[in-house]
Amino acid sequence: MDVNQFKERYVKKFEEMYAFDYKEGSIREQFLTLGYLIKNMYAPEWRQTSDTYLENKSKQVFYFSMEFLPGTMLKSNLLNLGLLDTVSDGLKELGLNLDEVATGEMDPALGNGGLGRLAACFMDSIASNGLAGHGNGIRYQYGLFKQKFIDGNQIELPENWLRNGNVWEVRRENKAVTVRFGGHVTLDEDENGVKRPEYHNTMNILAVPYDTAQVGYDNGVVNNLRLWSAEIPYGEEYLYPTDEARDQVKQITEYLYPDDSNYEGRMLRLKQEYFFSSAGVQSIIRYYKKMDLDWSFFPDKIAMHINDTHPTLVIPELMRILMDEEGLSWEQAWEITKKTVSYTNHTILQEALERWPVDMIAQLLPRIYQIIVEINRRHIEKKIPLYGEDLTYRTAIIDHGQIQMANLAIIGSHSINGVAKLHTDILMNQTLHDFYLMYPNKFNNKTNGVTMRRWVQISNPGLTALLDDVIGTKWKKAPNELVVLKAFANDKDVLKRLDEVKLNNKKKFAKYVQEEMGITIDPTAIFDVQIKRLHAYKRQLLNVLHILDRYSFIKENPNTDIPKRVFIFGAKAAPSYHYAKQIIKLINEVANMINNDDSINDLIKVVFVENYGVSLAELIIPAADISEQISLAGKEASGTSNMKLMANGALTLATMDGATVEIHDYVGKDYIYIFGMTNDEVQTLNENRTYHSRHLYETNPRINKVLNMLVDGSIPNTEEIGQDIFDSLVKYNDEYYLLQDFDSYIEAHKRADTDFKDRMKWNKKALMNIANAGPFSADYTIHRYADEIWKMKPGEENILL
Ligand code: 26Y
Repeated sequence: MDVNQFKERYVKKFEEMYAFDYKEGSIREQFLTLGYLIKNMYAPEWRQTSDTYLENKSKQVFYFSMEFLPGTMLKSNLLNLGLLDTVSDGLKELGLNLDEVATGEMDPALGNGGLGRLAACFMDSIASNGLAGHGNGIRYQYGLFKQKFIDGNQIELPENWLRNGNVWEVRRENKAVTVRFGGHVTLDEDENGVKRPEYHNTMNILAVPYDTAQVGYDNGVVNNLRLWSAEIPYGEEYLYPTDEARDQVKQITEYLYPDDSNYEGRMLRLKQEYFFSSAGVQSIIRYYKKMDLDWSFFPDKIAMHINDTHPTLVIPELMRILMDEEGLSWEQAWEITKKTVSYTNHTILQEALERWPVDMIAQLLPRIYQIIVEINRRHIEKKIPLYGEDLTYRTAIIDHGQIQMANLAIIGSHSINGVAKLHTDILMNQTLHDFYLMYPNKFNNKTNGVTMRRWVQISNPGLTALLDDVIGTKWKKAPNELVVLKAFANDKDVLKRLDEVKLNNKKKFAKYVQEEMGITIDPTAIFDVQIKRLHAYKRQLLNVLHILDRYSFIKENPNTDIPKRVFIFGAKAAPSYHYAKQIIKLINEVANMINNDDSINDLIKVVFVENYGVSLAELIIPAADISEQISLAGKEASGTSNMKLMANGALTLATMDGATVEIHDYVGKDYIYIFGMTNDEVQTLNENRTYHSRHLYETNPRINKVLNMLVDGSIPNTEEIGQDIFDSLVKYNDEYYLLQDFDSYIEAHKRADTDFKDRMKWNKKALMNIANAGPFSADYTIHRYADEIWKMKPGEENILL
């Protein structure tokens, strides 16, 4: 399609849809026109892809995830279809602007953070690698809350992302399935004497799929993201006569749970987990039957991957269907299930490991409960002779009246992986050591990755153009080709152009900050970025302590020649996570104080953007100079903003945690600022019990001064929270060792200040980061999942172009 053809089709489409002149259309109408037009364009390939998979009986992977954070899809679809320039040029000739039209799209916030965004990067890489793989999740009517700051406090508002409809989805009513809850189950003998479960008084929910195309990059593959919505079954409306009764159904897919810290609304969350797990498995089984193969081939044709334990009920659900509905024996069903399912762990934090009370599962899912009990019984029976009672009971699925979902996920699958080397090591040697002794071959590492299409090509067109010009375009299909850039590490011209690209991105962000927040920031300052969920272990507070330290230093030394800094934060706190919300308030008050202090010559500004999400990340990341990855070593499973920031030429200032360890190993110590304790040092300190934060407070003058600022009225409007935060650091012994790492953190920042003053030195470091970002492409991560876990090849036969 050339520019003229596009223009013609666009105008025609607009007029068909709205029956007036396109020039009079609103942004939203222009966006919808373009969206529908693009959907029409890939529709044939979407259908053809699924026909090909069926014809070839290709092995397919289904990625089960409670969260998907895809971001807006207009530009990514255009990029992957190879139409970005054509459409951009065509719109221009029509007097429109692609960037403006793109603002007509809502950003679906169907996830909390890293885990949901990872799922979205994976969908893009699966399709782009020409692999047959699909997502399976929930079509939440409301996404993650919209964050507002009122008087510096986080306020949560509903995120009604579907208000104006969703161009990309297709409702597939004919693919709906029924999911049963509650009631009770009896095991009755059929005419052959085989026990068959009979369900009584269940609540039946219709699961209706909404499909969204996942367009591969320049390869003609279009996979599917299937999100399920709960509805009252047709003809059963009479069973739900009251609003309350109808609400019970609607509620199931109404809200994404924003809370990864508290235990509220648990029943509903459990319903959600079973709802999309069951619906997904049912639709896969229905598909498998179309292939007309023996059940024993099931694991050769289907892989089911569970993104953390949230979809673990896939395991007993697959058992249930294979036995109860398809008549397989326990042994047959169990072999198939284990070979089909694989599991990724995303956390070692005890409080984040899912456990469900036995009563809850027994009541909500009586048949599933029976199956879990039997899996557990057989596990114990089989393993005691091999591993003894102690170890075996420590791996039990049911313990203290609770169902341990991670244990079920490990026992019922053939693979468990962590998301970075360090994280996987900790799983094997500590958190899940008992399981590692039992199943050493199930454990493997798959370091996370990010899609360079969204995080470089779409969000940083300036850098993309520079790369294309300097090293050619191979990196777009083979990100490791970015290493070629190293040859230009001392090329003044390239470094200067890199500097210009960064400056332009910073100007663009500065404009946003000016317009949306009324804060003026200098684009030549160091943009120092920390963007991630607000959690104590991620230590945003350590960042604040540095800001306060720097602020008081400047107040005392107003003529210092350190470079200007803009500290940029983006973070949502779980609504019930009190401490995290106090930190948000603190950052906002510190920002107010500093941004309005004329005496510091603008040497510091603090910008805390509201409602951080994928779209804001696309604006902030290309503008970043410093990437803050400062979690306490051993706590951050991987992190993924570290990879996105690196690929955009930000220098990492970090502890040796998560995938940042691997970033350090690739880029080399001269191009990264490492500080703080290592994981081993943290372990030792934990074991010795010799840490006394109060001692540091009393003996380290710098720490003393900064902490006093929290309680002596230095920071306006922080009377209540200042004391609580102070207490967490001094009275309650600083659980995440901020004070222990404080000095080395400050030192690391000083090194960055010095380096930044030498522009060419800095630009060279930025270049080296970009050049070493290739290995963190999700394309490679997915390649390894496919090869080692899913046993799939990027089938030539699947690639249509
Ligand atoms: C149990 C439930 C409330 C829950 C919901 C969401 C628990 C956890 C989560 C989300 C976890 C998450 O996002 N984890 C992050 O996963 C990323 C992708 O692997 C990692 O990079 C990151 O370190 C990890 O914190």
